[in-house]
This record gives sequence, C-alpha cells and structure tokens, in this order.
Amino acid sequence: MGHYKSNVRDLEFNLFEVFNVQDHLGTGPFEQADEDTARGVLAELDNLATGPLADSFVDADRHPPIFDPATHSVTLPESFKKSYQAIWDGEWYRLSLPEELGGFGIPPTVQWAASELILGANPAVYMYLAGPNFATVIRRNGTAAQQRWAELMVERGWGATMVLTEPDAGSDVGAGRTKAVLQDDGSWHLDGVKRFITSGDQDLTENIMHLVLARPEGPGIESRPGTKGLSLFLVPKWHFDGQTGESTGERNGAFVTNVEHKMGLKVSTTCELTFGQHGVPAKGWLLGDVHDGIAQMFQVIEYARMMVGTKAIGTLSTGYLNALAYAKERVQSADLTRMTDKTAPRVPITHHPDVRRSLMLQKAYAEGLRAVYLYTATFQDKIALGGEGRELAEKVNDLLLPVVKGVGSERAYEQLAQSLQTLGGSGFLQDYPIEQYIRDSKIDSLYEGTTAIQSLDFFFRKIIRDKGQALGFLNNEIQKFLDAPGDERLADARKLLGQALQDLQGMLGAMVGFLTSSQEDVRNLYKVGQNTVRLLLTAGDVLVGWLLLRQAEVAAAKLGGTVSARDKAFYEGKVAVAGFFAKNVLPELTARRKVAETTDNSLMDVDEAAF
Ligand code: ST9
Ligand code: FAD
Repeated sequence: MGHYKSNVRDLEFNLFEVFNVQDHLGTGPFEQADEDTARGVLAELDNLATGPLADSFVDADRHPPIFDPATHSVTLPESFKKSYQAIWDGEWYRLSLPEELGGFGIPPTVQWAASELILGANPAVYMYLAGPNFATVIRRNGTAAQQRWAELMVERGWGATMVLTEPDAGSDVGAGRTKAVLQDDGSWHLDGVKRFITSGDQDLTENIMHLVLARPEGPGIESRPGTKGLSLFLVPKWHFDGQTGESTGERNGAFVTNVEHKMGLKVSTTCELTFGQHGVPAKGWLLGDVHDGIAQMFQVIEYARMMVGTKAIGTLSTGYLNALAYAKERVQSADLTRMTDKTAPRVPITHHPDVRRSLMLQKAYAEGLRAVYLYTATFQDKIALGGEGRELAEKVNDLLLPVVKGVGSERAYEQLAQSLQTLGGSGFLQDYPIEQYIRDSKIDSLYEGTTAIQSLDFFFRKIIRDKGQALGFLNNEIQKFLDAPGDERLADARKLLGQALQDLQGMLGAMVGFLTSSQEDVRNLYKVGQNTVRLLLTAGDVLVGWLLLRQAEVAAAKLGGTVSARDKAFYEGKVAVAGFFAKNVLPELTARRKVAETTDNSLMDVDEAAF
C-alpha cells in the first residue's frame, strides 16, 4: 500500500450532493462534460494518485535532486521521473487548459477536486506540470508570435517557472532590482539574481520558459518605483524556432547557480537563477505592455495560491486518514471508565476521548477546508460560465483565495501535527508518511505570499478596497442559511454558528474602527496589523463551520431515506463533525473578538531590546 489515502467519496459529495455542479455540466464552456465524465476523471486520477504518483513520494524525498554547478543542471531521481511520466502520458495536464489550448472543458470545481488527488499524492509532480498551465497566461497577454509559443509550450511539454523573488525582495516584490535593457532587435537583456525559483531546472522537459519580473530600461521608458515598475519577460532556457519549437542548440544566459537544501518537498527544485552574468546574454521578450508585469504575474499567482491551499488541504486529508487507520488498529490502555481496573481489556485507541477529540478536529478541518476550496471553485465555475453575476463571482473568488491559501496552509500544518500525535512515537518515524507530510507542507504557509501577506490582502484589498461587497454577499449567504428551517439535531450548532458570525462581524467592526481612526492617529494602523491574521483565521473558522453545517443538513436529509451501510456511516460522520466543530471551536471566536476589540498599541511600544 502506498502512503496516499484519498477521499473521493467526500470530493463527490461536495461536487454532486452539496454544490450540485452537475446542474451546469453540459452547458456553455462545459458542454462536453457530464456527471459521468466528472466522476470518471476522479476515478482515473484516483488510480493514478494512489498508484504511480504515490510510488515515488518517499524515494524522491530520500534521494533528492542532484545539482551540478559546472553545467548549471539538475538531475531528478528516476523514481520521480516515472511518476511524472505517468501523469504526462495520460495528458492530465490538459485538465486545467482552455479549449483553444487543447483543454477538456471540465469546470474548475472538478479540476480542483482532481488536482487534490495529485497534490495529496505527490505535489511536486503537479508543480513540474506548470508549462502548459502558464502557457494560458502567455496566450492571454501575448503577441501573435508569443501565442504560438504558448501552443509550443503545450505541444512540446515544456516546463515553466514564475520568477519574482530576489535576495532582498521576498514579500516585498517591488524591491526587486533585476533589470531588463531594451535591445535594437526588440528583445531585452536581463541582468540580476533571482532566488528560490521552483522548477528553475530539471531534466524532465526539453525546454523551460521562465516568466520573469524585471525592471525595464531603455530610451523613453519611464522608470517607476515598486511593483508598478515591473515588466514580465519570457526567458527560455534554450533558444528555439518560433514556429516549430525546435531548439537552436543555443543556450540562453539564464543559469541555475544554486539549488537549496530544504526541510521538505525536496524533489521540487528551489533554485537560484542568475541572468546575464556568465558571459551569455539572458535574452527575454516582453509580454504585453511595459508596466503590466505585476498584474500579469498575478494571473499566475492567483492560480498558484489556490493550488498551494489545495495542496495543504489534500495533505491534511491523507494525514488524517493515515492517523485514523492507525488509531483503529493500535490497542493501548483500558477504557477510561475502567482505568482503575488493571485487568480490564486493552482497547483500540479510538476509544479514548482525547484521541477521538483530536481525530474529529482533524476531520473537521480536512473536510471543512476541502469544502472551502471547492466552494471557492464554484465561483470560478461562474466566472467561466459568464453572464450576469460574473463580476460578483470574481470578487467572491478574490475574497476567498487568501482564505484557501492562508487558512488552508496554517490549519493543515497545525492539524498534521495532531495526525502525527495520534501515532504516538511511531509518528516520529520515517516508517509512516506523516513526518514527511509535515515537512512537505510547511512551505505552504510561506510561499506564494506568507500568511501575514494573505491576511493583509484579505483585509485591505479584498474587504476594504472592495467596500465589503464580496464579504456582504457571503454574510448574506450564511444568514440565509441560518434563517432557513433546518434539521432539529443541528439546532444548537446553528445557534453557535450565528454567534460566530456575530463575533466575526464584531472583530471586523473593531478593525474598521481602528482604520478609520488612523486618519487622526496613523499609529492606529498598527492595531489593524496586529489583528489581520486573527481575522483571516476567524473568517476561515466561520466558513468551515458553515460549510460543515450545510453538508450536515444534506446528510441529515439523506439519512431520512434509505441508504447503504457505507453511506449511513458517511452521512452520520457529516452530522457528527458539524456539531463537534460548532461546539468545540466556534465558541472560541468570542474570545478572539474580545482580543481584537481591546487591542492597544502597547506591543508596538515595547523596545526591541526587551524582546
Ligand atoms: C512562489 C512560487 O512563491 C511557489 C511555488 C510555485 C509553483 C508553481 C507551480 C504551479 C503549477 C501549476 C500546474 C498546473 C497543473 C495542472 C494539472 C491539472 C490536473 N490579486 O497592493 P499593491 C497586483 S512565487 C490580484 O500596491 P505592492 C495588482 O495589479 C512568489 N492582483 O502591492 C496591483 O495593482 P492595483 C510569490 C494583485 O505593495 C498591484 O499588484 N510571491 C493582488 O506594490 C500592486 O498592488 C508573492 O506572492 C491580488 N491579491 O506589493 C509575493 N495584490 O492595486 C507576496 C496585488 O492597481 N507579496 N495585485 O490593482 C505580496 O503579495 C505583496 O502584497 C505585494 C505588495 C508584492 C503584492
Ligand atoms: P520575508 O518577506 O523576508 O518575510 C519574513 C517574515 O516577515 C515572514 O514571516 C513574513 O510574513 C513577515 N513579513 C514580511 N513583510 C511583512 C509585512 N508587510 N507585514 C507583516 N509581516 C511581514 N519565489 C518565486 O518568485 N518563485 C518561486 O517559484 C518560488 N518558489 C519558492 C519555493 C520555496 C521552497 C521557497 C522557500 C520559496 C519560494 N519562493 C519563490 C519565494 C517565496 O515566495 C518567498 O519566500 C515568500 O514570498 C516570502 O519571502 P521571504 O522568504 O523573503 O520572507
């Protein structure tokens, strides 16, 4: 048995019983897909994920890529290459492509559900598939010649990277100094050092297209500070014929000059990429207009943030299911009610209240966060379908992205520690996958914008700048749910959700108050800054609580009819986990609200020496 334990039943439950995506399958851009196609995609990818993809997960961790500084090249482990080949041969990269680039016409909801299977089984495989996906951004923004390059990237299966970070420009992308100087032939020569570039080199694909942010220089080009002064350049590893994609055999001057040694996710190469400093010019071609770079890169980033959140949540799910399987088998100690009886039979650890508490919390976040990312994807479906409501769908999707990424990664890492704890000392061993899950998923709260950055994005851009429109919509959706009649068994949980929603509103009200008063005393902004991560996590808990309850209502209704024994257990689990989360987590939001409301600036007054 491989390490990966998928949860296709829960994916299908979300898609077809809660969000009813079948209602828009077969229409508009999803004309070619029906429910059977969608279920078929999940079934096939599940076979791949639990088989060939999971197969190299451990080996590639223990035998990470080898970097040769003399040739600036990387060799990946053979086991991993087989996993990559399996997904490539099945042409699964087409799932996320638009029809004009050879996509299957599958809606984002189903794409993300399918993606969870790959990301949970072997996330690096997914990342090396960036080429065709990033080609969509080139196609959308490029010249006619660049649109042909986009096709070549798909046809020839090239790799791709997103290149923002520099040693002095991490969260602060606008501090980047890499420059691009315009040449007489219309190309640009890049000069600078980029750091931490995922998939910067590999030996899986014949070419790699780097999407690089750099500062343009040349006659008549206005220099602008910060992110708005950046342009996006297409910088191939090998020069190629623009029509056929055939390599000219001429190496471009973008060289990998280091590969990082990391805590986890080792098979995903993280590279230093040096441009134009090894005697060969690093030639790039401008995408779109000269100061469009950051907006274009955000088209990539938005996808990647969704991917990172889904990766984290998929990892938590397999962590939980591994912990659950272990707990059912592991016999230790007597039942608590017979603790003084030294002859009492020993029981599986699932009998112990604390193990149950922990497992149910893991289940709540694994399944609740899965519902959050799939709920988010329902708005991506609406965007693709177009028509009325598209604009609002874009706003709601924007609002939810930092929740998927920020809350998904934070809660997954936290709860994976609980999954490990369930195994006792065995969890610490490499005999079980959970220690690797923890190492591999820590990155999720760091890259694509740390949690603090997600929280600033959530508050300032997605709530304040949006004038609360998307948030107001979500608030109404939750309120409508609370006002509608529901199953009696869930009445207490609904009340607790109502209180949690009020607590979130109270917390936000306090923060908006600090923001408003910062017009008189600018230091009141610090009070906002002390609370943005708290707000993001709290919004995440409200969404998890709400979606678990929505699921529980569906499950309770199903339990009223005839269901198989397997479905009975599944639906009962849904009712149980929603009640558990409401009772055990949501009341904590009242305390968090109080902390926010009583925030002062004493923290900011502490001398650095006193830390
Ligand atoms: C990284 C990569 O970490 C990690 C791994 C990648 C692996 C990729 C693999 C992908 C695989 C795909 C495979 C598919 C396979 C499919 C298979 C299917 C089965 N939303 O606020 P301002 C824009 S990469 C949209 O003033 P500052 C906007 O244009 C490194 N746009 O920012 C805005 O202008 P305006 C990641 C946004 O103060 C402009 O920026 N690094 C958003 O200048 C300026 O905005 C990071 O993420 C947004 N949310 O700069 C950096 N926000 O306002 C983190 C901004 O006029 N730091 N824009 O609209 C930040 O995000 C900072 O907040 C900052 C601040 C840099 C934006
Ligand atoms: P810093 O920005 O120095 O942050 C340090 C700490 O300060 C963090 O806790 C952060 O939250 C906090 N902080 C910083 N600014 C603020 C603020 N304004 N308010 C509150 N807190 C703040 N980059 C790419 O361009 N392409 C890639 O493919 C890529 N892949 C990566 C792969 C790996 C394995 C790693 C480790 C990184 C990768 N990155 C990539 C870079 C990644 O996006 C950055 O590491 C990340 O954006 C954070 O930047 P930093 O590491 O410089 O941390």
